Amino acid sequence: MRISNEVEQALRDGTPVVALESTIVAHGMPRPTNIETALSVEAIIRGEGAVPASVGLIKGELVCGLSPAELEFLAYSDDVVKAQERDLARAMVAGRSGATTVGATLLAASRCGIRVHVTGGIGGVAPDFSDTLDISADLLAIGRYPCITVASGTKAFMDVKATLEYLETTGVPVAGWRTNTFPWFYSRDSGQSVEWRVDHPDDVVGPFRADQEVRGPSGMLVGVPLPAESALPEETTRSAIDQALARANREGISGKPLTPYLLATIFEVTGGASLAANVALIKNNASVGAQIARSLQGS
Ligand code: PSU
Ligand code: MN
Repeated sequence: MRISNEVEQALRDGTPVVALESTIVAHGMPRPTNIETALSVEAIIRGEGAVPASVGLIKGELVCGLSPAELEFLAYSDDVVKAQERDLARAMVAGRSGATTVGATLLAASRCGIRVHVTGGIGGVAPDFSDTLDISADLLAIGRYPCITVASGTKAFMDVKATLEYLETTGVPVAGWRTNTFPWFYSRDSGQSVEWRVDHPDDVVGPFRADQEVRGPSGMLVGVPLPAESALPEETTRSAIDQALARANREGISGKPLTPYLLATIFEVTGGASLAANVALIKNNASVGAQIARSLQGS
């Protein structure tokens, strides 16, 4: 693994560091919004007094602290694998370039000693999980690695209730950032309540530190609703998801191409509002994540 000079220096000096996943850049957003968003997210983190550490695979090397040129490469190359934890070693041996999922990013971040990770949405439990057993590897990784993940919920078309149940079963604490309900990605409220509300970065950091003592290395999830001015009404989110799922079903799309297909369909039926919401939420999460990272460093 290669740690950039800037990230290494920050970790040595006790400067707050925030890890960022790269699947959203390579596979989650259209060009050029993907690279523009990635660079503004890094700028927001710097503006909050923290150092961004984007994670990805460059020609077989796992990098913590991608340069702008490397981010741009992942944003524009057509030969970028989506690497979850189980894919990392194989992709490294084969000298591949790849974007890291939430799970793979948490692995890299925690190996470097980074304790905060920001993304848009995590993977979740799929609506047809009882037939398919489609449960994202992200959920186990969030609990396993000693890192706080900040996200606006799961990908919108996941089953939020089942995802929260799974996080409970696997022992992952879930906080609502200034809310009593879990966010629904494009909309602020999924209708599912969370037991633990946090209103200040210190409200997250105290229990996170204590958990490292009580249970040993373990993570947690902070659900941050997107800013109200960018949120889609809940009916719009519901109807966009239903239309996208029905169309995918009619066209027999499943497996890896399903997520890009659903995102493109939701973009189309919301007239682009879903992408604007996605950009707004990740920028807001970057700011919240940097504040939590600062609180962890006592600054
Ligand atoms: N949420 C999005 N877009 C994405 C992802 C999540 O809105 O691109 C990515 C994240 O990197 C997450 C991954 O870790 O999808 C989860 O993939 P899967 O559902 O295959 O586990
Ligand atoms: Mn899956």
